[in-house]
Amino acid sequence: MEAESQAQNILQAARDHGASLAGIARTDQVRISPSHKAFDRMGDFAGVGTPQDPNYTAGPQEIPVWPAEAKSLVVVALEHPRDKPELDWWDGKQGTPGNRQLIKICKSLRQWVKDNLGLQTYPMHYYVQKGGTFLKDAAVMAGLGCIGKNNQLITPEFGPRVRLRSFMIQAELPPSAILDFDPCQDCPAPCRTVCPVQAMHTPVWTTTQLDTANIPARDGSYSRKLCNIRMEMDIQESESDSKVQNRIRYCRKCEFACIAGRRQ
Ligand code: B12
Repeated sequence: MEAESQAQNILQAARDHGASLAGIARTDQVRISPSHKAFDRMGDFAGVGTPQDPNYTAGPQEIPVWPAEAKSLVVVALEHPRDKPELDWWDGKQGTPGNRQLIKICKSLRQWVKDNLGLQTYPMHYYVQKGGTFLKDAAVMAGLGCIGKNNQLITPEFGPRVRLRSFMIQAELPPSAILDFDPCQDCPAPCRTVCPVQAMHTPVWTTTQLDTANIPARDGSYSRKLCNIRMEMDIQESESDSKVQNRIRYCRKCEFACIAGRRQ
C-alpha cells in the first residue's frame, strides 16, 4: 500500500479507536522542534510535570535518543471538555482517567497498525526525560493546531481543551499539513488576564536566550515557575479537602477562558 493511503488509514483508525483528533509528523523534524532547542536553556525545573522519581534532579536533562528506525510520529488528542472535568483529575501515580484513555487508544492503535499494515511501532512515554516528546510541538507539526497566547496547543475543534499522547512508526509516512489557523491574533487574551498567578503577564524568555524564534506563549510571556506555584497549591488543596483527597484538580483557567473551539 502507498504511504499516503497508509497515513490516511492510520488517521481514520485513530478516530475509530476513540481519538478526537490525530495527525502525523516526521520524527527527525519533531526532534529539532522549538522545545527541543529551548528546553536545555531554560535552567532547572523540578515542578509538577517532571518524572515522579526519587532519582530525578532538576538540572539539565538528557533527552533519551529515539529508535533510529522510527521515522514517523503519530499524535493523538482526546477532547477534555469543561463538562467532563473528571477526565483531568489526577489520582497520584495512576495519572488521570483521560491519560489512561489516551494510553489505551495508542495501545490498540499500535496493534491495529501492526496487524493491518505490518509496520513496527514504538511507544512513547509521557515524560520527555523518559523517552517522550514535547507533545504540543509535535501536535503543531502534525497539523492539529497552533501554540496560543496561553502557551497551549489550540485546536480549531476544541480550542486548548485537549490532552495529547504519541507513538512512533517505522515507516516514512507523509506528514499531515500544518494548519493555517491563528485564533489568537486579534484576541484580547482572556486566558492571560484570568490567570490567578499572572503566569502570562510579563515576558520572561527572549528568542536570543532560548535560541529559537518560537518561544513560550509566542512572546516569551509564560512563566512555568509561576504556573507551577498554582499547581503546587492545587496539590495542597486536594490533600486538605477530604472530599477530593487523592484527586488533584489542577488549575485550567487559561484553557476555559479561551474562546477558540467553544461549543456554546
Ligand atoms: C512539564 C509540564 C508542565 C509544567 C511546565 C510547563 C512548561 N510549559 O514548561 C507545568 C506543571 C507548569 C505545566 C502546566 C500546565 N500543563 Co503541562 N505539561 C508539561 C509536560 C510534561 C512537558 C512540557 C514541557 O516541559 N515543555 C517545555 C518547554 C520547553 O516548552 P514550553 O513552555 O511549552 O514552550 C515551548 C512551546 O511554546 C513551543 N512553541 C512556541 N511557539 C511555537 C510554534 C511552533 C510552530 C512550534 C512547533 C512550537 C512552538 O516552543 C516553546 C519553547 O521555546 C507536557 C507533556 C509533554 N510530554 O509534552 C504537559 C502538557 C504541555 N501540559 C498540559 C496541560 C493541560 C497543562 C495545564 C493546563 C495544567 C493542567 N490542568 O493539566 C498547565 C498549562 C500551563 C500553560 N498555560 O501552558 C498539556 C497541554 C495540552 C494543550 N492543549 O496544550 C500537556 C501536553 C500534557 C497533556 N496531558 O496533554 N505543565
